Amino acid sequence: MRYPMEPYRIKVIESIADTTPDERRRILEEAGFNLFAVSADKVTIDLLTDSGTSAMSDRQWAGLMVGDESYAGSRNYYHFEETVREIFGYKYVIPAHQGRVAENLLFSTVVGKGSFVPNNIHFDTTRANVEHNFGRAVDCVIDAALHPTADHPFKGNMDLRKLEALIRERGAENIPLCLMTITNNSGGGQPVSMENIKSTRKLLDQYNIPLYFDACRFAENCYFIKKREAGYENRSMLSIAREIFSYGDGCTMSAKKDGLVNIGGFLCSNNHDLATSITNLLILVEGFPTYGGLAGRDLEAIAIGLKEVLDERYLESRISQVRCLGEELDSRGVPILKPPGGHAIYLDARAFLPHIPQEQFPAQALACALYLEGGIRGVEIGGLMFGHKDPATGKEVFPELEMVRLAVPRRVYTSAHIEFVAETICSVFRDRDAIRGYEIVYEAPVLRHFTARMRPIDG
Ligand code: PM9
Repeated sequence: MRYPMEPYRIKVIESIADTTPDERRRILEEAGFNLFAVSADKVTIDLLTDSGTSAMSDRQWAGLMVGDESYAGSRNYYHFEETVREIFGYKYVIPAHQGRVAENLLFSTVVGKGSFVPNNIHFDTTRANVEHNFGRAVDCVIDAALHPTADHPFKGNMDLRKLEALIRERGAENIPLCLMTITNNSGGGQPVSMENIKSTRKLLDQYNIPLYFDACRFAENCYFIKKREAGYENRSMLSIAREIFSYGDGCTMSAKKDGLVNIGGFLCSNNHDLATSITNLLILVEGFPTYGGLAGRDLEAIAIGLKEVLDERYLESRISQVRCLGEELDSRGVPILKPPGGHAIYLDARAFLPHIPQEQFPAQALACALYLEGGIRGVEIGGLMFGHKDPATGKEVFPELEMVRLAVPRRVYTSAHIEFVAETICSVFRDRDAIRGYEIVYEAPVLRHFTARMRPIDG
């Protein structure tokens, strides 16, 4: 596996757990076969999420030391605001302590009973925040996104026919805004093309509906545009980012992804009245507008991270690392969602373990097998996370896809780590027939995957 070398070197290190297979079996049993309940100290390679898990640079750590913790008017806020304006180009910049708070502030202001919010695919927290405000979250992604092996350079694109059908059916007056998630996490970290962004904007203009971006992984999306879309080959990352955001009215952002920090987020808008209402709400629930639930030092780290993430050499090495893992697995017959996305590889558990019926949670069985084999922690995105009981029949309803997501933290793992991940997965793949399904012994009424306890069927 070869990919461009990392454009940085290591200055601080963190030890990795060394556990034996017997220890891992005991740990997993004690955790009720739920990887969320496993202590991070007992994980060898942690691919649970790329959110908040980035390694900060020496400049960001230095930035923490110049944190100005004044209640009002911290100098770090002004640096943060100036940087966000330079990249995103929006008038009003409202800090929040993470992405879902920005979502909550936005939707609790504009979404109500009878509202519909389209998106390519809503992330879980986005959908939950729309629904919490009694709106309906509607996914309008192109059909190719729903087929794990369909090859498409921009599998995160919005299907304009689906979007227009929704507007006509529900009425533009009931659609307070349209979202666009770049890259599209729930569809495999797949990018959206500039052409699609422009066309979406054009369509929305006909109906006077604002466009907001869920910008968590915007820099990764910019890189895909540069590599895959004609006319962008010679453009800088910053100019691509500025063009993307010029087609929108605002964005929500979890800086825990492409902000290269461990905590933080923000909301942007060009709408004065909306920004004023949200700022008033911010003061009630997060904090004063120049810190929004964050320390001054955190704002400084975000300001620096947002610039670093647009370094093309960094993006080249980051996206290539994920791609090489995917290509290596694919070349050895391991079924993955194609093409590899920007931040994660998704294993297709149904194809990996065809002998385990969906009622026995094949993706959870695969996630447990990866931990048992090599201490690798991924996350189940399948029947355990999205399955639910039909209120009418009491029967379990399962989602279309059964995946294990392996999200790669930014600037954290080396190629040797990624090779170890590939070898572990291939070794589990060779012995896949021995893997058994699971059953649930405890589940919470909502979001059961976080706290469920499971047991293997047949011991
Ligand atoms: N995404 C992820 O692992 C972290 C939370 S779930 C373990 O993928 C999008 C596209 C996201 C996202 C978080 C959020 C929420 C919004 N949109 O976690 O609240 O991928 O900062 O961001 C996670 P926060």
